[in-house]
Amino acid sequence: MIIIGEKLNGSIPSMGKAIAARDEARIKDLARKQTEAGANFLDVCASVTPDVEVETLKWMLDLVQGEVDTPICLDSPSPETLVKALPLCNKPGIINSISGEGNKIDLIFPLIADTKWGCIALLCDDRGIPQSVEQRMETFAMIMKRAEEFHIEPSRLYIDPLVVTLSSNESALTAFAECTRQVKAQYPDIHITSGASNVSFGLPVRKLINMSFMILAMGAGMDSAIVDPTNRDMLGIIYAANALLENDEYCLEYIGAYRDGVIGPPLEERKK
Ligand code: THG
Repeated sequence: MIIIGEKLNGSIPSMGKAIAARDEARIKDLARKQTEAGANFLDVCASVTPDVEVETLKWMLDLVQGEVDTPICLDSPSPETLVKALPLCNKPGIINSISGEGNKIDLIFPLIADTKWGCIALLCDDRGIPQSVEQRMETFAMIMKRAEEFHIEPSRLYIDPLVVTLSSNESALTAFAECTRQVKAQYPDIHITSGASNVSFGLPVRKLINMSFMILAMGAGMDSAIVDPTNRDMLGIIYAANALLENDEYCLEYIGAYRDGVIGPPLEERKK
């Protein structure tokens, strides 16, 4: 599994406050903790008004990259911001995100065409959040046509079929899983990613829904996730599912994650 650490996101209230207060220690601490927990990329999202977004991202990126070598997953709703922030990264990471909306592809694909950057592509377009598998797969076909034009290999793309809310849409997981299977059948080297937590809005004990989503989506072929890597329960079921899906010979990664304290019972209990 390719783990994208979600914590450096200004839309999380505590992180929004830390960004507003220019709390350098908090940013550095979360960069380090997520890296130590095994994050392969660190999502960095300022979630501030467009007029100060690039300068805020620059401040965050300098702190994160001064603390750890983990590549960045650059997260902004604005393609113009992504274009300006990409040169601030020390090494290739992942652009989060493009979609079929507006001019996103036209701005981002030429920029990353001849680089090692990856790119998350959401399966939505100007029609908004798609409800059906068919609508998402139409967007997918369009994105792949454009990717081919720019010679962007499937292995650099992370398709996000979009997670909707289960309490208002009973096919939230089943439609996601069907898209995942169809995308993987067409392009075995492509990655599938998502942030799982949208699925559980409005429901009690959200973590049960989030973790069940994760396992079922992995069963359908999802091989990346935007999660909190310091969440030991979530990481535990990810390592367990990975082994059960034949992606972890002799369970070595599962055992290693337990040994390193990344998964398992709460740390206090282990010390007893
Ligand atoms: N797809 C793509 N990008 C995305 C999302 C997606 N970026 C933003 C978002 N969705 C994913 N990021 C977050 C970040 C934080 C939280 C949820 C989604 C969040 N975190 C809790 C907190 O920090 O309090 C902790 C959760 C936990 O402990 O497990 O709510 O879907 N392409």
